[in-house]
Amino acid sequence: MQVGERIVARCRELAGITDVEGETTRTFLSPAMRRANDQLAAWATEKSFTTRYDAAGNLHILRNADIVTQKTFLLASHLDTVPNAGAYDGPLGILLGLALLEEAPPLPFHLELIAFSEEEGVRFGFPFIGSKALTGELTEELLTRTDTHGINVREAITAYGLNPGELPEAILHPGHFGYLEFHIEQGPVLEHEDRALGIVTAIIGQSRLQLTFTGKANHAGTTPMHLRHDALTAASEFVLATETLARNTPGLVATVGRLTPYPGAGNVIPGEVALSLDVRHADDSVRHASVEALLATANSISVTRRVRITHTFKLDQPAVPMDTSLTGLLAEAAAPTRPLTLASGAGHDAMVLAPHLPATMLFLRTPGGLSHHPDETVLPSDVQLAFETGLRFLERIANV
Ligand code: HGY
Ligand code: MN
Ligand code: MN
Repeated sequence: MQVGERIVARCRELAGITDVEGETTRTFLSPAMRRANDQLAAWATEKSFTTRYDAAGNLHILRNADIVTQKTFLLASHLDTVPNAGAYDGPLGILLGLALLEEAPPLPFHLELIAFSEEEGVRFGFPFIGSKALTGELTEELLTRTDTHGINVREAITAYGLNPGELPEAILHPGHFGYLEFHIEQGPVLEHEDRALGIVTAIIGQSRLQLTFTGKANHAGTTPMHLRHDALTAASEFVLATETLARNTPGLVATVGRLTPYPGAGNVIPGEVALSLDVRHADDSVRHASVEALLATANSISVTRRVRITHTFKLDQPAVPMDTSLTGLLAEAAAPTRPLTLASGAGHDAMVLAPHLPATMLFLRTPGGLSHHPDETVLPSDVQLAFETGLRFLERIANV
């Protein structure tokens, strides 16, 4: 079996470790995350690599250098998933990294593989808990954010059996000198250009907000249309206005992924609607202006429809360029595969690490451009090409 095929088989094995029977769902510090980490640690221990958890629940797998040194190169991606996910968004990067730990020749630096405990932002509404622990950006404000059960991040860490007081020990150390993340493209570009691999130049910025529309619940049968304060029709006008703005702004994508009407009975006019807003663009000024324009639209809808609209910012993640010299080495290593160069529309842990140490990403083709979906897939031959590119990349770094 080629390494690429073994990696795909392991991704599929991890996909079967889930919090929800019949689909792949793993969220921050859940029981399935513990079982998935245990499986990763078992594979690592087979090769006598050392494993440890940090206080944010990230699993660290270490392969030592063949000399005495502090220098450590990071390979990482996330182990958590969106609900009803595919098998490759996150785990593919981890298992490609594990294959490099297993197969790379002796190197003059340590290889540290990290399975991040949280990247998608599903449980607490904001992403990157795992990688923010490495950069010291898990602020008190973030640690007190609560999930739908009223449990905050700090309590979740304690409940999992970890000590939030040890979070400062999770921060990167001076020996960490570079970061590579393998990831599926999650879009149609590489497939459309018939390329197996992509060299990522930058990761576009993203804003995530929650908006709450508050009208007045009332009887669906006795309340005339002109006397209503319907929160759902107001929210629906906002959703379509969001789509219109994004369609008319080059390079902008905007999504309302979650919309929850309350009380949610068929014979009650919805009194309240909570919805999520995800806005992304390569240029932060365009993204910020678009968010402001949408909040102004919400304001005018609140007047015309006589509902109150409030909003909370959940994330303002600037666009981040990848490190040019490290990306140049990656492009050289990938050259035999004729890679495409592109920006990433999806957010990744690499964007959290990039301001703190040289970071780069290698994308793999996503057949059908489908992701955040159970039919997400990869070609084992592309995974093999990515693995071989990783070996050439590490060799180049060793000879810098
Ligand atoms: O939502 C994203 O951009 C990524 O898949 N976490
Ligand atoms: Mn991902
Ligand atoms: Mn994702």
